[in-house]
Amino acid sequence: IYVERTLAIIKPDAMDKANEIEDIILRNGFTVIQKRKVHLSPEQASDFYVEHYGKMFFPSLVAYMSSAPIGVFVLAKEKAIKAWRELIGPTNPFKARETHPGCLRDTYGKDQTRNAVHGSESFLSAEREIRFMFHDSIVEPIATEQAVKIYL
Ligand code: YYY
Ligand code: MG
Repeated sequence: IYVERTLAIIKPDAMDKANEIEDIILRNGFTVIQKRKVHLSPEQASDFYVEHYGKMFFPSLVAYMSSAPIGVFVLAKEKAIKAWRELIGPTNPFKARETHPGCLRDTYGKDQTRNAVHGSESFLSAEREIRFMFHDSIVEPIATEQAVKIYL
């Protein structure tokens, strides 16, 4: 079958639960294609979240995401982007608790900024984020949407 890939991040506040979260990832049928632990500089965190530049929460988001190491994963599964977003739940853990009990942000999130995990929102953002985090490794160059689908 054809599968997509997506970028998942375990954020600083959830790194003490990284093993537990990785188990949940595997139990939900994702394949871990690549993983690494990185400590982003503030500049790198700003670049990663450039779409949010200028928003009220941007400075605190950048400070937080560069405050300590994060775990970065390329996950593969059929419809991985949507499946991972569903597993992590809404951005705000307090909302997640009400509308998506049991999602990762319900279980591990602490507040709107320290919400435990990241997931790419679209095909284009997934490809951009994978390239951003794994530019120096074996991720294949991307020509077309078809070309990046992984044939298992
Ligand atoms: O994609 P997702 O992570 O669910 O939310 P975004 O709206 O893309 O925001 C990215 C990131 O910014 C979010 O995970 C936490 C932080 N943030 C915040 O600190 N305060 C907000 N009001 C909204 C988002
Ligand atoms: Mg987002």
